[in-house]
Amino acid sequence: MKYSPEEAKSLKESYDRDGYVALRGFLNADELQTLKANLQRYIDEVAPSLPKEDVFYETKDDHSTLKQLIRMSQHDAFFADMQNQGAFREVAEILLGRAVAPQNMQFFNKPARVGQPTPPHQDGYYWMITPMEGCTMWLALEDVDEENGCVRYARGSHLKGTRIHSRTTTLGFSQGIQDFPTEDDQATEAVMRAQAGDLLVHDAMTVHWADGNTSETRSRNAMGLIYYSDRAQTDEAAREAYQQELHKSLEATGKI
Ligand SMILES: O=C(O)CCC(=O)C(=O)O
Repeated sequence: MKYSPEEAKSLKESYDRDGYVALRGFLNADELQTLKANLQRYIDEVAPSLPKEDVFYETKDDHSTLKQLIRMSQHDAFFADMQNQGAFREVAEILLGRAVAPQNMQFFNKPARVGQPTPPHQDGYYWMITPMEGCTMWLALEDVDEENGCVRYARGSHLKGTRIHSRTTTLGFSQGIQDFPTEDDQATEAVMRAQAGDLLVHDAMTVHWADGNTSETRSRNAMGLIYYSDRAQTDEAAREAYQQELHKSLEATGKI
């Protein structure tokens, strides 16, 4: 176990209060190196044969603008083990306070200059689960700050209900909060600069967003891991209908 009972208690208290927590130095240099080597292997050997819904580019057909890899733990044993066993799962169990069901694992890049902003959203709005019990982990694979598009949270927003979302034109983040930013969003904004190996975790209802990458040379590589509680049930019919409609619209607008 990575965390003592006292550490676990304090992490959960802070997560429940703020709607997020930052675990600095969660991966050491060796662990990060192994992860990056497997990511490169996945990009070179696995990604080329994936369905187009699971690999997004900022500019379609320009593979230097890789933006997002989706459902990685479903496609590869290394990433399945990373999500299903060990320290990431332990943290999810601590923060959700019960057994968990691992879900999607993603790679997020914002390529230099062209990396687009992430619209403000609540992950739970996309998930269609009851009860709304889940968390998202965001692992920095390199240093991330305001210039290359760090994540931002509205502190305490997980306790303020579901916001109204509407369709965005952003590939990979199809829904965004309509009335953002309110005065409250601005007053509670937390700018989450991160160093390689830091892990951020947020609640299903926490409002979050990120700027685009304005740097000329720096990428912004990160991984996302989603866990639901073991009792959360997905409305499969609603989710399937939404996915189909989204797929059609991404094809129609030439994005995938
Ligand atoms: O990487 C980003 O910009 C945003 C990630 C995100 O929104 C998420 O993991 O839910």
